[in-house]
Amino acid sequence: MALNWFKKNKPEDRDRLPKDTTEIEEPPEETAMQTEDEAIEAAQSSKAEEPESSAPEKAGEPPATDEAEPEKLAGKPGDKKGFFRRLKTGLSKTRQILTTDIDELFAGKSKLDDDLLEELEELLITSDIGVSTAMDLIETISKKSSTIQDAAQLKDFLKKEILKTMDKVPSPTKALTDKPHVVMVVGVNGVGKTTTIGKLAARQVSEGKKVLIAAADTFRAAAVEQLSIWADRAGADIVKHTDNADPAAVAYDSLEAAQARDVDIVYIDTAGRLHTKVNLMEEIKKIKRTVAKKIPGAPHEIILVLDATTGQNALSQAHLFNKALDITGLALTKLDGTAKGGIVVGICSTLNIPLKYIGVGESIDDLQEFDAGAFVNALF
Ligand SMILES: Nc1nc2c(ncn2[C@@H]2O[C@H](COP(=O)(O)OP(=O)(O)OP(=O)(O)O)[C@@H](O)[C@H]2O)c(=O)[nH]1
Ligand SMILES: [Mg+2]
Repeated sequence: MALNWFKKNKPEDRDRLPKDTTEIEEPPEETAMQTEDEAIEAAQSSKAEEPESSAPEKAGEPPATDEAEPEKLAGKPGDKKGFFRRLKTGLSKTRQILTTDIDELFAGKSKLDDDLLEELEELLITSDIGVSTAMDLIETISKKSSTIQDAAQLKDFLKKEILKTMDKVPSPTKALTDKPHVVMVVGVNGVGKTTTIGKLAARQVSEGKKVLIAAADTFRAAAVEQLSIWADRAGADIVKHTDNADPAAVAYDSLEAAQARDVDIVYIDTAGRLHTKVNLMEEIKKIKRTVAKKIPGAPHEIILVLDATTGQNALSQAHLFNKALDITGLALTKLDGTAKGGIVVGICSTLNIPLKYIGVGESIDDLQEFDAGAFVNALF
């Protein structure tokens, strides 16, 4: 397959989305892609590697990827109190912009004037709330300017308005009525897809669910190793093929295994791809079609993972992935340590896709369901 480009580039090279997409080397044009029927045939004939249950790593064989250091995996999924604390710490840079800087803006003033509003707009844009959302907020605030006399009142008002903007998004609840419930996880390179699957799988297993993970990122061996380590840690099964297999065939096989083993939830890990690369987007559409051929109605969810540190670029990723796949929910990772936490507000106010999960670190308990109220409280 012409996507050898991915294999030639070390995983660490692929770990980050270039701020400017022109920085990334063009993968060579792909040779003719198999159709989904050919992928299904490949899945049925190859059975290259029997789907296996998760077994502990063999002693003396340290994990090959740095993502899998044991201390990063420590913790217990679902610890909400600890998570709020980590969310607050993680958002400290964004909070500084929105709170300390607002205090400074108001110093020596007793009312909101145009200068102050202009500076406030700049602060909001710096935090990556997005230009149009910032402008809308400023317009609402300027209408109320006579009632706002100090920084505390301004922050209070801003907090309420931000919450209102975020509440427009439909509620993400989706009951797990189908068995297996199939979740595809997609996104650009290095945003945290594999890590997010590990965290989600661990949560579901801790709630008594039987989970299977499909290693449909077949571009590099390290991706499968990294996923196997997460599967072990989470207590989930994994289905993997040999290196370079057709990802659609892996997805197909994993569903077959899931049906045979009475699995509750299947997570399909996919290779990172730039939203602007037509051939790679076609490939992921094929995975979706193959899944639907095996289980009508599946995939029941398609989660797009976005990296908060990419700021506004996350919005264009969301638009293009949504156009190709009809995304059902978003997971926003790496909110820890970024000054661009305002992107959450931008995502909720401009995209019509529910933000389901947020990630604030690399360990297993660093993912929670998104709660707009808790988020705004952590922000102010
Ligand atoms: N700080 C922080 N790091 C994270 C978070 N989520 C993932 N990471 C780290 O981001 C890096 C990339 O994560 P992966 O899960 O490998 O990303 P991926 O999208 O699967 O990457 P590709 O498969 O190469 O496209 C790893 O070092 C993760 O530990 C998070 O919420 N916070
Ligand atoms: Mg991955």
